[in-house]
Amino acid sequence: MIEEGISDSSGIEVGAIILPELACILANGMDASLQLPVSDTSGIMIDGISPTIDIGMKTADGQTYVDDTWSNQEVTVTASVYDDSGISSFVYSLDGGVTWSPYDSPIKLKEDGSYSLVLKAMDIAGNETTVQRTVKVSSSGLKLTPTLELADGSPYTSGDWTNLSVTASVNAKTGVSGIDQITYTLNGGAPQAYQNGDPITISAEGEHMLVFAVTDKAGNTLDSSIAIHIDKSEPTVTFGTNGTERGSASARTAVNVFDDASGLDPTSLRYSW
Ligand SMILES: [Ca+2]
Repeated sequence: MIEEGISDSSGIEVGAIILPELACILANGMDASLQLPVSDTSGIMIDGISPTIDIGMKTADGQTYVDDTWSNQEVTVTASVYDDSGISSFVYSLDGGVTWSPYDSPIKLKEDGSYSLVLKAMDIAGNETTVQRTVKVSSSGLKLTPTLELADGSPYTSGDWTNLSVTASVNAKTGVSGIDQITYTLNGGAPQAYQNGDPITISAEGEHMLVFAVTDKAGNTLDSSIAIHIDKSEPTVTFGTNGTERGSASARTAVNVFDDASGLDPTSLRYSW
């Protein structure tokens, strides 16, 4: 039984103590501690229960963020802590516990990266609770770099007419999340699986549209359209007189020049008599 106790910020000051059976005082130099059997601790609060931490995670569009998945949006982590005896500290770390900050408002994670989030609460009795989450944000870094080459090895520019086959390839890069898939479609057909750098050769005449698309693991997408114009047929030239077949002092001829794909280059037209 403890009597005449008053409490202040430095603890409990006790005027007189009648020690129950099994209680003892341990003295070591200037320090002394009192050990009581558990059945005689009336008046002393015992808290053996660690704090409870609740965590909510949402993406910027209001959807629930699932732990350890890639997001292409900002993730907000809201935490609350509860303990019967009271909380003495509530801190969080974004680097797996290397550095800590007090938790006093929701944690907003916007920069690309993989965060090892740890929240740690301690109650007044010294019990500790930690919870861990992994938050992965990837909202940038997608890049598609096409390479276009003519059959003779010279570079080809999207949209130009050529009389040679064209080989196209693309190099796709993503930010921190990595590539989920790359596809291409030719002339509006079904998307085909594509591996970085694979050459695709177009040799048929006509105006082709080749579209490469990359998706990263966070759901970001990027595409790149390439127009390939191939004309391997020469123009046709027809002409004939349009006068009569009688002798005449002068004659005229009608000339028709035709090309069914790339069209004629007017500056290339020449004639001689
Ligand atoms: Ca507690």
